[in-house]
Amino acid sequence: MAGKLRQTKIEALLGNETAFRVARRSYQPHLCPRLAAGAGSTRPLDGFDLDVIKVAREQLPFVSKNTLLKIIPDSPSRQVTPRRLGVVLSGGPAPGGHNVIAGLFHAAKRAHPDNQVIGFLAGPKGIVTDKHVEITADMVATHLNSGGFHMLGTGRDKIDTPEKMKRCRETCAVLKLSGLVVVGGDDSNTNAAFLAENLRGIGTQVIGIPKTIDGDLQVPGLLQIPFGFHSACMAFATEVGNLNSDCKSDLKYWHFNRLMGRSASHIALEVAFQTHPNVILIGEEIEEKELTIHNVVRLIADVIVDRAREGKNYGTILIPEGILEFIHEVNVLIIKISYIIARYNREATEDESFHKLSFEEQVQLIDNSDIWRDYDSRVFLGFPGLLQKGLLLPRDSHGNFQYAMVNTERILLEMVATYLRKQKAKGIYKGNLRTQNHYYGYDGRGTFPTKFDCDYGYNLGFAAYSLLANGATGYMAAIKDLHLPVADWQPIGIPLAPLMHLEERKGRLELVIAKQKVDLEAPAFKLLEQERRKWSLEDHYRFPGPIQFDGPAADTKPITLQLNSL
Ligand code: FBP
Repeated sequence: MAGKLRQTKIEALLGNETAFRVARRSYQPHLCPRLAAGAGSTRPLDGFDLDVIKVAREQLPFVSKNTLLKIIPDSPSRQVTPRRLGVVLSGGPAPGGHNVIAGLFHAAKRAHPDNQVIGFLAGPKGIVTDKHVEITADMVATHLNSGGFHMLGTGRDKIDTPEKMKRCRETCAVLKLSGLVVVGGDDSNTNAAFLAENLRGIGTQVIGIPKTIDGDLQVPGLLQIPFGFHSACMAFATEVGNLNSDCKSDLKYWHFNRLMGRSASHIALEVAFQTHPNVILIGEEIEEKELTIHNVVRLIADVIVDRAREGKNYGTILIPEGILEFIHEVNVLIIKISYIIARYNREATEDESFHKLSFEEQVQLIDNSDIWRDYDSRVFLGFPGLLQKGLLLPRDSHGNFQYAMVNTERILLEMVATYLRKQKAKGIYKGNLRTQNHYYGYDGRGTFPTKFDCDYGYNLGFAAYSLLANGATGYMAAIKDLHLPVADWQPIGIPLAPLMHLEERKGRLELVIAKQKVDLEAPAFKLLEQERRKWSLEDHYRFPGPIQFDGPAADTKPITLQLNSL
């Protein structure tokens, strides 16, 4: 008996279930009243101008005709024939994605017990290759309120050839899908728009869901923030707050923190409000002020010098991962090199591709290109080796530069250290620079969702179902008025076509959903401008602590969202 007890204890200690996860599952996400009564019906939502550019009208003639919709409660009409729906998680993981699936599943089962939800595995290529599982009530219950995308896995494949599109059509036709829900960021919702256009012939409606920790999928007045942003920011803010606490205690380190967010600096801005660091870089501001990389180095170094004068040889610095895109001379090289790589790879075999070449061969090839000027070479050679290598890294399947693979915090740290050595020799800098560098990214993408993201994801799943049940296709499900309590949230359908613009990808102009950058005129940035001098000199640190699920600290929302809605 004692042996059995011991064995049970060992199994419990070594099992992969945690008390935390079990407790977290018991949270029942709140549903807004407009979705609580059933699929409801859709009506036009007036008061917003959404224009579609000519290229989008040409490439997406059918979905371009969509207009803005609101979902309103209605007496439920009985669904007679069961529906089969598909769902795919796409791009980088974001906390709250499992709740989107839970919402979709619960809404579907509520409408008809025989409705089915099919989950495609490992992202869009799961549709192309028809790899799927049927989602069960058990799977939903196990993953409810948990982070990551591991229920189905995810991927970054672009459905960008007629062959891939044909295979998607076949998969959806064979599975008799009446609807497909694509959970993703700008690129994934671009996929959704093209899928909607191409699948209408076989009766599969397509709805996108706004996801990305980067926070850059926004539609002014309609979609304030995608799901996942709040949780990731809170996870990063926990860490930066802890570093504030440590550096103010041992008084000896400058912490250079790079924060994920491929392009826009929304994450850095939010984490700044959460933690009040000594230096905060915002890419969009750097671009507007036309700062060079040396200006940026100076900007950091000046605060270090000022604080050293007051005997403070410590502090925290926030560096958005996408900052390189906003430094003009770096971005020009990124664009030119992306073009050269894409052009070279189009003609090369897999074995000869650009990334099979040595660093010296790559530089040579770039040097020989007709779009590369002497001036570009001088700029390139003036960069530290780490940055030179970073600029040549492979682009992703959508042709995007992979900022996550470049150690921007190390590059800036080394440049700042070099500059300060010179300032010290001149007697201007009297401090002692000791540094630590950190990268926060993948950890925040996998964190447990905040209560806000649990509710948000769940409502999005229900909204997607309502749009499908009401015949919509080529829309993104969204929740308007997120700054208000859940009881006042408004589910809507935003047409995808007006969100699209032309962008250079793999050396060509492509129709994609536009990313929204930090608005330098909005209240949040204006308030940062007002506060940051105080934060840089005084130790005005803020310690947000870990994400909470109960008690008053559980009911938080992004500070930027709240400031911008004032
Ligand atoms: P999504 O836009 O797909 O949500 O992904 C965003 C992101 O997390 C960026 O912040 C980051 O730069 C990038 O993904 C990293 O990509 P990868 O997972 O391919 O390394």
